[in-house]
Parts: sequence; structure tokens; C-alpha cells
Amino acid sequence: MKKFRRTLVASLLATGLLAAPVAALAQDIKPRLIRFGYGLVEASNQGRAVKFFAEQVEKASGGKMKVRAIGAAALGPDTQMQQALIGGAQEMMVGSTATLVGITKEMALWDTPFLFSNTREADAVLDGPIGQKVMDRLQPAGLVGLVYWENGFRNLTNSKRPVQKMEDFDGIKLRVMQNNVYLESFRTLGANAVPMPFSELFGALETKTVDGQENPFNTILSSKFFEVQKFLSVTNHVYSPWIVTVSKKWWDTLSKDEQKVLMDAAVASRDFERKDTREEAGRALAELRAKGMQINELPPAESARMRARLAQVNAGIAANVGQDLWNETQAALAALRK
Ligand code: TK8
Repeated sequence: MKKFRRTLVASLLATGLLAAPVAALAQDIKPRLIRFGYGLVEASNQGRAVKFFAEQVEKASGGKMKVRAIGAAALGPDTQMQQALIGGAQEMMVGSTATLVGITKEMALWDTPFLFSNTREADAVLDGPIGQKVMDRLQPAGLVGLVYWENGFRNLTNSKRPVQKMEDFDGIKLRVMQNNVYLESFRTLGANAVPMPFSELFGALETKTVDGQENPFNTILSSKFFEVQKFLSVTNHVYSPWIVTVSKKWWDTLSKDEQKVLMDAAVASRDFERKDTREEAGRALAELRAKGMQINELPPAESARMRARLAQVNAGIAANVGQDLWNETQAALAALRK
């Protein structure tokens, strides 16, 4: 088709029937279609930011690049979309960095319990040289990482009891992401942790296949987990990033200008998304309480106990992501905390 069009344009040019600028236009006529998949519903911080990204791309490309946003894991859970990107069957996605660990082991750095104490630290490290270094490790695997978005600090919900101390985890069947650090962390705390894709989670909570899960306030709200979970324990046990990724196979077919349109829109979407997420997180707890969830904070001594227990997983993470990367991260955090 494309070849035919070129031949046609060439012969029209040769006969003087078509001016050169029009010919250039004719070659670009078909817009680039970008299938952008994500896991949460449209009415979520993730859905809003994908929509924002789509608008930026269309505007900046003058309509030559079109983003089709496909949410609610309609293209499959994170791990399936990642494979589609690698194979070139899908162009873009956003998902948890934690589900990428099977592809790029360095991503496990972000799974370290209590790594960041606040969003200032998270932004500085993720947007700085360490975040970039980890992101660059995706390329040999066939993915191009553009930016990190905020999923947020994760908190625990379950249908059995308020978790106020470590012993309360006993007998709680807890869904975790498909990620060994999470699996080990919650086993270490005494829960019966089971890995499961996010797309199956609501159903599993509803049928009591699992008793609990952990996610940021925003997701507990947008995914309506309050309908099937009574207790929310404010643990803030880890800061969870999302990452916007592109199929490298497809990325390599783009012009430098097209790549820049995507990169600029990604950066703008990151700023939009973090602001939106933080605003929503600020009011989500009150909304969850109003929806009937019973919320408890952990007594500081219990929180410290859990933190100390979870530090047991750190050595394993350091070994996996590389001791140098681990040390560099600790040094960067120490400098930020000075
Ligand atoms: C959405 C997931 C989700 C994550 C999880 O696809 O699986 O619990 O927090 O945001 O990436």
C-alpha cells in the first residue's frame, strides 16, 4: 500500500502533476496509532494521566500521532502487556515497576520496604541518575522506559481484622504482586502471601479466595476495594512507582521528532499525574472511612518492629540488584536526608 502510494506520488511528480510539498504530506498521511494499555479503571489517577498523555501527544503531533487508551487490563495484566511490547504487538503501557522484575532485575530496588520516607526523596531518586540507570536496563530486554509515575505509598487492607501488630498477619491470605521481594516481605511478617495479577484481585477478594491486599489509598478507592474489605491499616510499607514504557521494536521505527513528542508528553504527564495522585491521596482516607472502612494507624513501636523485621530482606535485594547500585542509592538518600 505504502509502496504503491510512493510509486504513484513519484509518477505524479515526474509528470509535474504534483508539487513536492504535497508529496511529502502524502507520505505522512496515515497517523501513528499508539495502543496504550493500563490496569486500573478509567476513573482513576492512572486513567486520568493516560488521558492527559494522549491529549498532549495528539496536540504536539498535530494529530499525526494518536493514542488509543485501553484501561482495566483489557489488554491483559502488566506482565502480559510487557511481553506484547517486547514482541511489538502493542506500543505503550504503564504499570508497576514491581511486575518488571522478571525482565529487569534492577527494578527490585524500588520494592525495598521503607526505601523512601516521603515523596520528595522518591522524586529526587527516581528522576535522578539512579532512576535513569535502572530505567536504561530495560532497553536490552526490548523496552524503553520514559518516566516514572506515582502509584504511591502502599497500605494494607483485609477482611479479617485490623492489623495492629505483626502477629495479626497470622492466617491472613494476602495477595501480593508477582514479585519475589513482596512475596518474601509478607511471608517474613507472617502472612500467607500469594502472588496474583491485579486484574484478578477484586474477584479474589469478593469470593474470599484471598483475605487481603496492599495498595495505595487511591487504588483502594478507585478499584472499590472498600466494597469487599473492612479493615485498612496505615502501614506505608513501601513507595510504589509506576513506569511508562514503550516497545523498543516500535520506538526504533520512529523519527527523532516523533520520539521527542512522546518524551515531552511523558514528562508533562508525570508532573500532572503526581500532582493529581497526591491531591487524591490527601482526601482518599476520609472518603474510605465514609464508605465504611475501619481504619487504624500502627502504634509507633509496632511499626518499628515491622520495619526491623523487613530489613531482613534488604541483603537479598542488594545482592539481586547489585551491591554498587544499592550503595549508590543509600548514599543518595543519606545526602537527601542531611
Ligand atoms: C495495575 C497494577 C497496580 C499495582 C498492583 O496494573 O498490582 O497492585 O499496584 O497498580 O500495576
